[in-house]
Amino acid sequence: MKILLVLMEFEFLILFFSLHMESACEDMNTNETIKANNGSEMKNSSVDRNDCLRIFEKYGLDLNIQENSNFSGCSETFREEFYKILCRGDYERPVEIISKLRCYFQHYGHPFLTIAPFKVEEISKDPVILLYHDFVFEAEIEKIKYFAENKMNVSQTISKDGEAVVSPARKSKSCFLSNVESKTELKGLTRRIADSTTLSMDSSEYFQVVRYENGEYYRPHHDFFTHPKVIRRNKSNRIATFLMYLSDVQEGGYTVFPKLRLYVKPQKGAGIFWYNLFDNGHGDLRMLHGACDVTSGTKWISTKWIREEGQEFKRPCSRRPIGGV
Ligand SMILES: O=C(O)CCC(=O)C(=O)O
Repeated sequence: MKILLVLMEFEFLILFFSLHMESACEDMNTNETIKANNGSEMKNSSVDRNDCLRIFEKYGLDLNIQENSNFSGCSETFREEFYKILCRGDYERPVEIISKLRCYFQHYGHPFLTIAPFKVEEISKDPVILLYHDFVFEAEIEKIKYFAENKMNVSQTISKDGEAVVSPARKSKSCFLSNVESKTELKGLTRRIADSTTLSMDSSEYFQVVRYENGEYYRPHHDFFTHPKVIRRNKSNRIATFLMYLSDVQEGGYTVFPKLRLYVKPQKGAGIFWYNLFDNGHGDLRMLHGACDVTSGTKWISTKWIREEGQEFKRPCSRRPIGGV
């Protein structure tokens, strides 16, 4: 009899736990609607209910967090918890995804690049994210840090009103290098970004340099402009990003793409490239990314934002609907 009671109690606990977990994940797929910058709406299907259940289960996430909120905040909690998992480098992507990724030497048949090709690692196929190993030379890294050293200020973000503001979403020091530093002193680096991406650098921004100290970060954001005032002020939008690591980081500081469930560990000299816009000009919301907290050491990066202007023949635009690739 006693054994029977224990068994019943055990079954009840399992039932309670699975119901609780299912409810906690109920709205993962249904409530996730994202507004695009042209006002149209996209469903985010990248996190479905079964994935949510599996990840909650696998990582033993605290389901009780939801108890007082009728489970309505499941997506939010899930996102926050999952972001932390990515920041710890504690997530393995499914084998169906990683088995399709390749590493290769990139040279486009260019005579110079044939003898010194770029070392490319595909991080994601769709959308394309490429990791370039040993891209920035040591001498260039020293130069960039030297130019930036006395110019660094508290980093800012763009507010809802389209103004640059200091915000808790971003903690670091940063600056833009000057025209001469970017175009003359770092001509070789700019040239290699043009060669590797096959995009024009004519309208690209000057190099931005960022330094994160212990505990500093940049919360998830998109690099493309959304505020009409900012788009007008900047003339054309940021079609692509080339982000370079100027240091290793002792602990933390990963670059995370939460919607794609991937993270990149900073590696001195490496660069990552991705498109921010679809070829129809709309922002690609999958490219949401952030910089995790640096938990030990200092992280240096430099970013080259590439603009739409001048890419008409390099990456012709299309009239495909949003999300069309
Ligand atoms: O520091 C990083 O890893 C990402 C930086 C970033 O997203 C940015 O500066 O826009």
